[in-house]
Amino acid sequence: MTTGLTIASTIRGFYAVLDRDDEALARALLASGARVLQLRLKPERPPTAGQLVRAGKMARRVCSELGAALVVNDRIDVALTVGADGVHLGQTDLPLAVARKLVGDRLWIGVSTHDLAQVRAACDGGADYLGYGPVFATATKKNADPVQGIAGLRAAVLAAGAIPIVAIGGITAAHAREVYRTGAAAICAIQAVTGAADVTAAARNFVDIANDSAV
Ligand code: 3NM
Repeated sequence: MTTGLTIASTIRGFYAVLDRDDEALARALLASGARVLQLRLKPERPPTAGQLVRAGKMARRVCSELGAALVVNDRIDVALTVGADGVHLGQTDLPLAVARKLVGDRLWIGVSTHDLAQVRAACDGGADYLGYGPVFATATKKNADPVQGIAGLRAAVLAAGAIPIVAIGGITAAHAREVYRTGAAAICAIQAVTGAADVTAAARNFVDIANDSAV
């Protein structure tokens, strides 16, 4: 937590994902008003540690300049090396308890969850925020877990209580309103934004809908 940002001010609205080492894309994503950027280079072409550190340093510089938090997917070592604010762990990454022991409060820890048992375990284990999904079918993540739907997401938000949830998986602007209405703190949409002709406009649309949907 090097930049003094808070989870509550960061995990809200649109949660941006940088899926390639591309400074222009990082800037375009954050120009939307998104307050967090996760570095998640495409797993289909596994990056070397060196490539990840290079991309992480670029993302750190851009996030610091634009006042956004940086989260690194999977890799605690890279997150610590580049001075990220957080690390995001999947269910097959280092277990939360082990990760917490390693990093203490130097990093926020986000955990991907795909059912209510995982939500409860991550909350009990002290996760700072959760990802929950896939809410809808997604082609971006290979071997994704079963689709949870809006009802599943709502149940996860209830189970998580005060721990913010990032809804993920197959979400487009057309779904955004009903997703935010579940009480999810943020939406992460990769294909609907990174695949758009105007990345900033696509991301800003989520930010605007989140602001409109705020209760
Ligand atoms: N995690 P898109 S779904 C990275 O269910 C990821 O935890 C998921 O991409 C999960 O917005 C997913 O293009 C892919 O569907 C999200």
